[in-house]
Amino acid sequence: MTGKPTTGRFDKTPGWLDWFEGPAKPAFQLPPGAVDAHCHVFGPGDTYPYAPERKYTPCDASQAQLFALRDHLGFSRNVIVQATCHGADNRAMAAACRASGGKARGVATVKRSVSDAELEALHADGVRGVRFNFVKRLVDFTPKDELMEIAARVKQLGWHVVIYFEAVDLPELWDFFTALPTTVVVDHMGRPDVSQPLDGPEFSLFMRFMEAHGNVWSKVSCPERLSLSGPPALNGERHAYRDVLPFARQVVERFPERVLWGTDWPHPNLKQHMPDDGLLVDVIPHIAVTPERQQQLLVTNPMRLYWPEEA
Ligand code: 0GY
Repeated sequence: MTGKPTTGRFDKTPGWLDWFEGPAKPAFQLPPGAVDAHCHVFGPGDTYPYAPERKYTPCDASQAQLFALRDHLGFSRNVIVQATCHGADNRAMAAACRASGGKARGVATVKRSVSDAELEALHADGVRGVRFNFVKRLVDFTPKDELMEIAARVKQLGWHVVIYFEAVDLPELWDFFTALPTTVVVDHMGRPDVSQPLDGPEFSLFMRFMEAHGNVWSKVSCPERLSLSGPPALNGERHAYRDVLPFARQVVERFPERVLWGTDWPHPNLKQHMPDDGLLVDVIPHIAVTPERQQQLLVTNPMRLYWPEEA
């Protein structure tokens, strides 16, 4: 239903898993106005070439394919997050935001050299945040003073900062994160090691991070990326990713006004299995267990952050 994954003139990273064709219709009915608050577009590489400094080459995943998935799953809107394979060239993401007719907002990656006019053009396209990536397999190091300077500039536009890091790096990054002057959105709960206890030191630190800093939000996304127990087919359930659920449920319960959810389509860098996005949606009622929490997670919170003029 979303079309066949394709590649243009770029050769995919060996072993690259293409996104899932023909996802199921979710059994869980999304509330009206639901936002998929973390997804990407890749290329197409022939139109929007992948960045020379990239650490992987994906298969193409176009704006049309993303919008078809949105409609199939029952989402109303997308937040399209700049992926590292496009570096600081935001053209594919920005074009998708423009093409969405107001149904997509974006999160960009920029360098210190970005001009005010470029930031304003991105704002007009629908961008409302910048992403700082600290996952070492994905990016080269950027000096923190450069990032802080960018954060101060985008604050003037009312944007926020999205941070992506591994849980083991939180202690070292704590002072930088807590000095950021904007709303700060953490990707995928800061990537906890879900083989550790929920109340163990690692995830407790993340909980303290959110508790002590009211400007910090978290995406409770990517069970398929964090899970060690694996996908639904293993135990015949539609949702599964059992080991991740308590972590996500706890974040939703403790911070219901500061959580977001996204598919992460087209799921870069998965090595073991590619999730069926329909079944991923069926995870939601296991982490946001009441209609009120589902409304906050999927509608109220993302609208407040990305479409405040309509919220
Ligand atoms: C994600 C996760 C990953 C990749 C990226 O920008 C990216 O390349 O975010 C990953 O490999 O964990 O959120 O898409």
